[in-house]
Amino acid sequence: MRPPRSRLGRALATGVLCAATALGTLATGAAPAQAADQPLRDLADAKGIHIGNALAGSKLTNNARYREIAATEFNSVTAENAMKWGVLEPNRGSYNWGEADQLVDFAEANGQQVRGHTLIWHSQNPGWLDNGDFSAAEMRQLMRNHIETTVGRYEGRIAVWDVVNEMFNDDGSFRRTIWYDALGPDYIAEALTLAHEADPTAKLYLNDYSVEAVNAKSTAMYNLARDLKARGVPLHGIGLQSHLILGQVPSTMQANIQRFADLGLDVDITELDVRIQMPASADELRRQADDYRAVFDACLAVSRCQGVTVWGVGDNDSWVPDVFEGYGAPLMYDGNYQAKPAYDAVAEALGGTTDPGDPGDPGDPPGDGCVADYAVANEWNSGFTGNVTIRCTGSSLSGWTATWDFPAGQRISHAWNASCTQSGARVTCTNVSWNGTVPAGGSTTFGFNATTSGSNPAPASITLS
Ligand code: G2I
Repeated sequence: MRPPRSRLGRALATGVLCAATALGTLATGAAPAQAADQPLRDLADAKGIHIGNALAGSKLTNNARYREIAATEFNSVTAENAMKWGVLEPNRGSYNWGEADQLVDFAEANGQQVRGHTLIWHSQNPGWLDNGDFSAAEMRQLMRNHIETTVGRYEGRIAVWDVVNEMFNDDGSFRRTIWYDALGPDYIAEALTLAHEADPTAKLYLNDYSVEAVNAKSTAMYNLARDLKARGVPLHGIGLQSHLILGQVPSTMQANIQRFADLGLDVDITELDVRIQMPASADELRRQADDYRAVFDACLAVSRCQGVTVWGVGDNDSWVPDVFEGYGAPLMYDGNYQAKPAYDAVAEALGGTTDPGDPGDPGDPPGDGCVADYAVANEWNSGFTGNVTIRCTGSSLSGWTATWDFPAGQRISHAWNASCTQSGARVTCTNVSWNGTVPAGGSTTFGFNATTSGSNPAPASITLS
């Protein structure tokens, strides 16, 4: 059974909760069932599309909240890393199926489809493969063994495979990889053919990034797909990874999906995230929600678009901060696994509704309700001064608590204009006697000094209650 989300849960989740809303919700108890309280997977089922997530086995094992979200909100699972060659066969001939099996078992236990990711790629290969200096004949044999073994193991259980990943450069030329260098561009057709032999029921995809818009790279993908189809090579779909930047959902995304559909191919949005320069303000989180909505709308507008997979559960699970310095907060849940405005936008795009009055709902005017903005005022070797400003527009606050998690071991040593405690990463600050009331149109600021150990990334979000 998937329990419906409570109304209060979503209100808190926006991170910008008005006192009036919270009290009203607490006073009325459980909200009457309505579309907004349906999990995303039920809304997606009703629309006939998949909503997926990229999962890590260790987090499913160790984090109950992660596991709950993964099971209840999504009807499709992708292995974020577990099915990559370097994980599966770190030493030649010795396979490591533990995490891949765990994810397939989890998906089956929860009635979810599995997207297999990924068979042939230039990255995350084992060292013995990358550095083996194999002949073309040996590479062909290695490819055959790997695809037969991996696709064969999960025959009938993995519905979709990303057979070849990231085969193009941004200008549309083929990426030079160990496969391209050994076998030429036809390695792609060979891999698809082998995968089809290993599981004739699996849908076979080519997957890449920066192919969301109509551009040189997606046109190269289009031409390749058209040629493969014309040759009768078993290709069923195209994956648009969609690692996007705030405000940059391509205007041609729907047209691009449509042109692949017109070739007789399915399309999936396979790795969606929308990164924001940190710290993310409440307004940026609202604009991020608009971006999520636009991507789902583009998919829903084309009947051959099979669904959307988001690349990670909570913001702290994302690959983004490790690779794009200064960027983060790219997912639908924050670092505390509270749903963000993007979650509500996706629910709405899938035909759900959101409770009117939740500040931060998509469609709300900027500044509706109360928001908390975080700023570093001053920084030195081992510490910094931070300020948090609470601003209210549509309604007032009467007694407030601001809560956040420091992501990198920062510790508050002293606070003013608020009473702050810290337990582990979690900081909780409440008003002092004279600044508990923030009227509509008013604001209040409190400050603190904190120590750092190395870096000083901003918290992903602040929850205000
Ligand atoms: O890079 C983002 C994605 C682009 N498209 C293909 C995807 O497969 C790719 O996913 C990312 C994972 O999200 C990361 O988690 O692929 C990265 C590797 O290229 C993954 O990062 C790796 C780290 O580089 C390793 O240091 C780490 O041991 O994840 C490994 C497992 O946590």
